[in-house]
Amino acid sequence: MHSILPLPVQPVKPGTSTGQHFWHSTERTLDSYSPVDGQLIARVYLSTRADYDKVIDTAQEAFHQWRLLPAPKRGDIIRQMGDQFRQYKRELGTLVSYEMGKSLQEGLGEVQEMIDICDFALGLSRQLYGLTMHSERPGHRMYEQWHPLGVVGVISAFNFPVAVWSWNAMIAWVCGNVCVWKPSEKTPLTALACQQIISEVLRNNDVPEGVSCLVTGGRDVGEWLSRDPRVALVSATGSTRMGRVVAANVAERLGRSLLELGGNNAIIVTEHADLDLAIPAIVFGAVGTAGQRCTTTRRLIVQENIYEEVKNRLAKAYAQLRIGNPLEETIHVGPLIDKQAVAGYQSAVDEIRRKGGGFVVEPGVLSGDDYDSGCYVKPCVAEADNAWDIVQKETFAPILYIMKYSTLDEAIAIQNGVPQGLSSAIFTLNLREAEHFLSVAGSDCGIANVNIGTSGAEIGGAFGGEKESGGGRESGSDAWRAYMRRQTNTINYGTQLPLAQGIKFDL
Ligand code: UN1
Repeated sequence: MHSILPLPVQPVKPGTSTGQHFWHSTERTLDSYSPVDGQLIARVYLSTRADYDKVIDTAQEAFHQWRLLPAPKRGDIIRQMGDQFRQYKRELGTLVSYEMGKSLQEGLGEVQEMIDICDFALGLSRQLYGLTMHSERPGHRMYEQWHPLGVVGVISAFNFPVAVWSWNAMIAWVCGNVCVWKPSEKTPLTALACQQIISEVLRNNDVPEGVSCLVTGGRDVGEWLSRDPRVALVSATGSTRMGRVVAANVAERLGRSLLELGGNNAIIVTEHADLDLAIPAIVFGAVGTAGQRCTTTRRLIVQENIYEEVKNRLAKAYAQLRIGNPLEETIHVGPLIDKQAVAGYQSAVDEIRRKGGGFVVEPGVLSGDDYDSGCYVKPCVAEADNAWDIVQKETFAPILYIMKYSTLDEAIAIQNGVPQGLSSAIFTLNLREAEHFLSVAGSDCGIANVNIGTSGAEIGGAFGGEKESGGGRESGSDAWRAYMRRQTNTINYGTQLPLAQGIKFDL
């Protein structure tokens, strides 16, 4: 396979927003290899602690100016960023696909999510509403307003290397914050590309240096952000293991964190399901992004009377999957991110076999010319028991566990019977079943869908999950509140000083 992108393999530099200040006080670099063909595609300078401190200082300074710009003006700058992303959709989507390995369709979809969130943020810029309250005291007025927090740290994962940053950054910016982004060390080039794409807008609008910053590195940089009292909010997307560390570090200094962690998402298929809808939704949910979305469908809970039929139809559908170079338009499934992820897939497969789980669709690591990066695996389906340790865990790979149920309450208990609580779905045309699944006695997840799969959420809703999925909400609805501080204001426009609760204090 050939790299289709003429990318120079020379170090590119992290730093602040407009390209005027790029700091790197070390020659140490981070190498980005494409899982598509195993090629080295970029070298990015690593941020040292000294670089990091300069970035945070600059960001703090920028905040003092940026917060004074009226929110609708900030919204207009974000609109211009959206226009840039529209212009570069093909290039950026292709780079996402090449650096991360997701199919081109999904790479383009990821950039579309960025465009959508820019549009959302623009609208939001005129809707950062607070409430007004009736005061119990005569001649008094009470209301609340929302102010920005300051520096927002964004730690993003490799699987959505650009969209998840944009959910955070666009909302944080419109609220008046400045952002310091630590992208995944597995996908630094797409992050640099985003900085580059927006830099023209930042320059054209005389945005202060430091509103959009990038720091590169691994766990140590995440640790700097989470322990730094200058960083008001740390929004982190990644594994539950990472989330626990970030949450503890931020909590220790009583800072704020917003966590978007692992999922173990299930689809319930009832006797009343339209299988023509269910089967493609299950397959897309399980194999899209090669099973590396936090919303990936990992468990399938099927009513016993239709279990054999679902199994057979799934096997047929999986047989049609085209696995290969994700940049080719007809490919459904690209590679896993790296060989370490392949090892994780293999060890899960071994564990399933040890437990005696049968495969409805056989697993395997692909080899040969088209797969010489060593990162391509076969999406598989295994019959499994929900109680198995391996089923209780999130394995970031296209492995779907299938299990039987007899009553809907049993299915819901299985669906909720994992430590994670991100996304869930039911396929049924029966109103009672659907509403029961959505009721308080139903799914315990942050996302619960009817007749659509677990992945592919739109940006307009609040995105996030419960339990070990972290509890945070990003993107649409009123998720913006997490990026602001609420201030309650009481104003006395009268000539008396009555005290609340009827307290008398006469001098
Ligand atoms: C993620 O996997 O971290 O709902 C985010 C979805 C996408 C976002 C996934 N819109 O699948």
